[in-house]
Amino acid sequence: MKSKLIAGLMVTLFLVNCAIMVGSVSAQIPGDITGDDKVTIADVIKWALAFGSQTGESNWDLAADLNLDGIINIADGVMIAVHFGDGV
Ligand SMILES: [Ca+2]
Ligand SMILES: [Ca+2]
Repeated sequence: MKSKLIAGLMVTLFLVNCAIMVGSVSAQIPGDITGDDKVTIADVIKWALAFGSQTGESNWDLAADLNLDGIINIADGVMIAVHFGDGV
């Protein structure tokens, strides 16, 4: 009886831990292309290198497509500009 309670507690702790990990991933800063949780000039450079590309092209960078419309253009740049300096 007691071991079932402990097992249930362990499962609960595991699920809480997973929820925290998932939560931290989804809390990624908008405009952060490099994945360092900051929006800096490095993100602008990555966006600029991929600018004008579409899905499948050689300079395509999925991370730079911030609005997920399949093309890297000024709309993605605006998102970087709006969040520039966040997380620094
Ligand atoms: Ca960044
Ligand atoms: Ca886009």
